[in-house]
Amino acid sequence: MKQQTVQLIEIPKSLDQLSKAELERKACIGKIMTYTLSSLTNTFVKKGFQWLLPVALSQSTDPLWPDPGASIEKRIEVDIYGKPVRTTASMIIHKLIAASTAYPKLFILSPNIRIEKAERAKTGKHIYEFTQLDFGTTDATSKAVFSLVEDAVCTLVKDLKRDMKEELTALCRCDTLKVPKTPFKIYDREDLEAKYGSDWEAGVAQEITEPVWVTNIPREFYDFEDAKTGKWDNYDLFMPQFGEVLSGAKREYEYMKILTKIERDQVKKENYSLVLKMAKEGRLKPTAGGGIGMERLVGWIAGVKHIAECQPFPRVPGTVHEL
Ligand code: ASN
Repeated sequence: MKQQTVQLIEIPKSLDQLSKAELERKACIGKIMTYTLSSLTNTFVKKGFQWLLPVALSQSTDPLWPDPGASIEKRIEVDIYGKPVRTTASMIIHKLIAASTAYPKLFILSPNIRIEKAERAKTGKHIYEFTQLDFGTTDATSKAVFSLVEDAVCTLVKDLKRDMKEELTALCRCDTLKVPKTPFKIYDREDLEAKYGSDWEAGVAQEITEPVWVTNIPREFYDFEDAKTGKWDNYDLFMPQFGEVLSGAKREYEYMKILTKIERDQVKKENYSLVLKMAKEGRLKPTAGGGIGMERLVGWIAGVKHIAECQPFPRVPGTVHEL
């Protein structure tokens, strides 16, 4: 994220340090979070998605590599019962296996631990623990995911404007928060890079006045890459002035492609033996999905400077509070 925003952002304080006015603001954001969780989970359940419970420790978790946006200072690994396990970075691998077996349409409110470098304290967009509404579905295309998410976001904003006027007014978002127009525009990352250079993420967030999709972003092995064109069938959802609130993709499911990409990325093969085994046996299904960063989505709705304001117990990179 960009240097120019750094000076403007204060690091969110813990609950015991907040003034009366700050506690009132915190309570408003908390109510928006509750409403948002309720609305999104409702939308997914109504559309036939199963709500899975999250896990915190697994042998296999998201490598978060290679990802141009990653800045991980430390990966947490401990031994339990004589085996190494890692704290959940995202449940992407779990989603691939679960959607291919018992849960063809699923979502999880999943706590993700990513120990970001302390220098990201004031980006306003990074926290070292966050919650994703992580979802996956079989046989879906990116297009189907776009309409699912667009419907969920538009329903949420429309209902918030009806039911949460007082809170939105207190947060000065009553007039500025608009129900987005659908379908959202789709940009190719290559075109944005040509226009804004390597800092395209900040460039696009500044320019747009409606949410937009950005596709074709080179990243981890599990996102689908067209072998012929080299284009990635993946996407991020960007909000005006705010930036990315969701990332997702159509997924790889063929053994040779996954293996080749894992080797190309120099990711440890032994951490992905189950997904490789399932793919080899032809049991991995074509899926698509994504994850909505809950603190980021609510941060955009509430108009916060730092997304840790959306957390009761802020997880600002470099700062550890007692709670
Ligand atoms: N949840 C994301 C997805 O579904 C993956 C991630 O968070 N790295 O693509």
